[in-house]
Amino acid sequence: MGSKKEEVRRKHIRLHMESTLTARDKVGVQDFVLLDAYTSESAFLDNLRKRFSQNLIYTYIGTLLVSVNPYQELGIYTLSQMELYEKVNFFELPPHLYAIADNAYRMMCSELNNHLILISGESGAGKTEASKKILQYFAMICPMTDSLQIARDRLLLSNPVLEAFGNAKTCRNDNSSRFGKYMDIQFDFQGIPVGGHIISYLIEKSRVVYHNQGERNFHIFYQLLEGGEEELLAYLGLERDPRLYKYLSQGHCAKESSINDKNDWKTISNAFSAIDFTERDLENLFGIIASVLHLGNICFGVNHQGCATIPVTHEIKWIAKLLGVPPSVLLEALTHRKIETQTEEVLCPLTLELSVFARDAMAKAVYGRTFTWLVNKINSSIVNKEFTKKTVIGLLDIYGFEVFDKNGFEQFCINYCNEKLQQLLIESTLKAEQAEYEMEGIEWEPIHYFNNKIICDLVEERHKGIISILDEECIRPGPATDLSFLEKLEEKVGKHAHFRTRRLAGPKGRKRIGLMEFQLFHYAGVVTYCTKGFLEKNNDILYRHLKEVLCTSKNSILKECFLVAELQNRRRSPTVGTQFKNSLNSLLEILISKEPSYIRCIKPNERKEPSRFDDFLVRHQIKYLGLMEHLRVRRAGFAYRRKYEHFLHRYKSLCPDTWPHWQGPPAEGVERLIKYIGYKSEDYKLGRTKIFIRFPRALFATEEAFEFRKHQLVAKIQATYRGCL
Ligand code: AD9
Ligand code: MG
Repeated sequence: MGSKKEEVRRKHIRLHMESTLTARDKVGVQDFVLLDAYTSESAFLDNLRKRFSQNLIYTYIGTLLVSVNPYQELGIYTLSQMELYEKVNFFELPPHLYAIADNAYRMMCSELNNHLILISGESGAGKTEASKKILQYFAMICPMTDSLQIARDRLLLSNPVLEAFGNAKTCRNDNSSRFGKYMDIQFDFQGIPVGGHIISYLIEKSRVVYHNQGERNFHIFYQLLEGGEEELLAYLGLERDPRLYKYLSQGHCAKESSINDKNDWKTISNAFSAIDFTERDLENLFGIIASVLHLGNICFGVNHQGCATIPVTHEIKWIAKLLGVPPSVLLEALTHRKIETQTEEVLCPLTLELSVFARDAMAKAVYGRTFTWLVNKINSSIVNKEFTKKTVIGLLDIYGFEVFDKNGFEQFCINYCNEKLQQLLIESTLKAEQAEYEMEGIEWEPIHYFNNKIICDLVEERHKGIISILDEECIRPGPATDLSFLEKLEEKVGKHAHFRTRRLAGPKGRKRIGLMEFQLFHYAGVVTYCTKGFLEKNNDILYRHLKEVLCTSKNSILKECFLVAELQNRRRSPTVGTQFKNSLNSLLEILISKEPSYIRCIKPNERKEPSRFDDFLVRHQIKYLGLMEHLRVRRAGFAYRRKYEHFLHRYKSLCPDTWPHWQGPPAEGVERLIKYIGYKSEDYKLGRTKIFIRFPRALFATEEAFEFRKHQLVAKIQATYRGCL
């Protein structure tokens, strides 16, 4: 270990052990487990605030990391910081993302199992930033060969590209993830990162055609217009000013000072070439992006029969050119619907409203499927098929819990997803921890916590949950509407403790639930959803006529996205809600199969300002993130646990009775070993299959003794070897 590193480490240990109140008063404790008043929420909040005011944004609860978004660059993600955390035991240095990343990495290397870093928190709390920093850590710190540098660069560069197409400015976050992302970083047996794989979840397609005041469409549109070369824009028939495009200017902040679209364009242009995109790919890709903008600017008219008309304008010509379809065919598909009778197909003109609907549906479908194509393309560039024996570290960065003034189907899906992740967290920490103590026969005072399974069931239960009720309304014959859906909800789940539709007759001025609204009592707070658009978004209909046109497109990306086989399949595809539910359940299976580490992100204020710590807002997050319960479990419990076999295998060299081999049962070997190295009885408990260690300090001492012994043994072997020569 380098001397600087050693010095920082020693200093940190001194600080850590420091019991004087002065030091604590100033910087707080680095692990909430060390708080004297550990059951008090106010003490928790004080500690977090104290640390935040000193720019110490990370604090542990045992092995879980709590992070508060600083909204400023703190200089804590430098290469030297990365090197500092490399191969250093957890808790030996101040809390950091890198410690979590390093710990997961080293555990993966030593135990050859798959790990997962689960980052959660509400929108704007810092999940995406954390996941990028962890990826950078692996890229910089892990051993590397020349031939694998390309894989590493691609892994890193896939990020800005996906963010350009999948992130947008919302009222809560200037770079809000509008899709969920799960990424596996694949390592070979030597711990070298050899590739990766990404799974994306439900991109918020509706943003392509509509966004609220103060928000923007996906970054890529603005980046292309601001940064794209003159020839490229001319080739695409685009003007530079984003305010000229209807799909880009509804939020009245197309030009946003906090976002540098021009620079971001440069970054993604470089990234594209690194991740194997050919000129032709880019031509087709931006052809699609441009045609979405042209679609948004189509002007509709109405003929004397009240049907929609579209003149053959500039926009239609450009869309036809860029997508490689005849303009007349496109026009017809945008203004007519094909109805199939038993003997023939009849063209039925659309009303203005339906024609606008068809146009928007086309824009959403084209963008949504292109996004999926992009993820697949990136995957084919970052996956490494050569290494069959791989272990992975999974990184989950998904849209955070969000509440706006108006919440629709998208927020319903996003918040349901967060409910599921909270459930996983409860299952794998609070519940699993207590179940494990019970199974191992360790005495334990049970801790009560709120289990949000009841809310997950309310949303997803088969035949009874909100998604099923919505699906039923979507497929039932007859005039189903967003209002009839609400009435069905009232009838079927109206009495549920976490659901409400009834308009309040409460005191004056109290917020009432509107005619089309229902409320869900989420684990993170009450959210009022407006059912307007639920049916349409869940159905996600793209008229067959438009699909047929897109299937004939000469644009090679669209050709891959719209296959003729889809037209031949007459079966109804699952609704968006059901698809999302299924994909979330598969995601949970992926997550459950891995050894998890947790990062809980907290947003300190709503104004995106540095050094502002809003007690009320933070306290609310502490509450709903279940941090107090987590602390109580950790405090009463054991920081570390290891199977007897693993513990013995690692440390057997420290005791003459167990070295070099222990012939008896591993539990007895461990008992002999810890007695020999002097564990105090309050430091540990012995379960049926595992040893439980209460404080990290005991394990550190053992680890240090092991490192020392290892060096002794290596030196001895080397001396013997030299003697033989
Ligand atoms: V959302 O659910 O995708 O809407 P996130 O992902 O939780 O949300 P994000 O990581 O995008 O939030 O962070 C929001 C902004 O906070 C970033 O754009 C940065 O400006 C700022 N941020 C977050 N984390 C850090 C950090 N560690 N250091 C400095 C940060 N700034
Ligand atoms: Mg994000």
